[in-house]
Amino acid sequence: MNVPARQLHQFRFSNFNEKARWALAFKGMDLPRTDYLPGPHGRDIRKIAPLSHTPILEWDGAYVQGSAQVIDFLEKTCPDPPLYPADPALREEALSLQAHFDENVGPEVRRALFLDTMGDAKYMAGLFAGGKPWLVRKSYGAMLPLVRPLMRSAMDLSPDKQAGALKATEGALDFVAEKSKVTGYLVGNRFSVADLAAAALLSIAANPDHPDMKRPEPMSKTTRTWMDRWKDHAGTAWIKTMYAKHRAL
Ligand SMILES: N[C@@H](CCC(=O)N[C@@H](CS)C(=O)NCC(=O)O)C(=O)O
Repeated sequence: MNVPARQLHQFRFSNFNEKARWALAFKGMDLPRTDYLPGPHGRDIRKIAPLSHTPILEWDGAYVQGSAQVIDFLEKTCPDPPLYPADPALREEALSLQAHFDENVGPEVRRALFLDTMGDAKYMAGLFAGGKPWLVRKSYGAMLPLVRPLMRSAMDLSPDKQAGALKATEGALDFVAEKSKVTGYLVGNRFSVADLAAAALLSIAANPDHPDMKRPEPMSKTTRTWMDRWKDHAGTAWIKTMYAKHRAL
């Protein structure tokens, strides 16, 4: 089998993976992707990287694990067009916003979503196993009750965390709406790693019109209800604008 020397190892419907996909697209790269299924992924991922999480960029024998690390690698390897602002103060601000979104926002919005929707095995199987053969989709759906405890512990999905996760999601949407008011962007007056991180990590609340993150229709009932919470928020409008203007491929 011909294995590509440059590719993205990923989960399909995932906000951290979306960060890496967006960075590659922004740099004009349409690399092949290998999809893993959340749950059974761990054993295979650990063959190529020290931890079990995705995304991982494979690049001529090197494996770069983590969305911020992938962006940093791309920024050094393919600096044009840049995602880091040239001005040092703006660059520091953009990188610290990315770190804030990675640590505090991405996991919370994901937790808020999955706590409400993880029970819909058929819809979940379609999201993650969408590109796989029918039989794999079917057996992944059947396997989901066994996978759920793994997902629960990987994402810290305890029901008492739901109120805090929803509050953090709303707070982050308020933040991007407010901070982008003057220039349209979070840092300075052009698109940077800060906008990419915020829009990608919050994309699961916005249902942007892009094949990588647009939800399959019809949505499950719990997913529809969850999405409706945010549909009129100025923050989700900003995310959709970022997708329309800066998420080309
Ligand atoms: N800080 C990491 C977080 C990545 C992450 O949480 N990835 C999730 C998918 S959204 C994952 O692969 N979880 C499975 C696992 O940790 O084994 C990054 O920025 O890439």
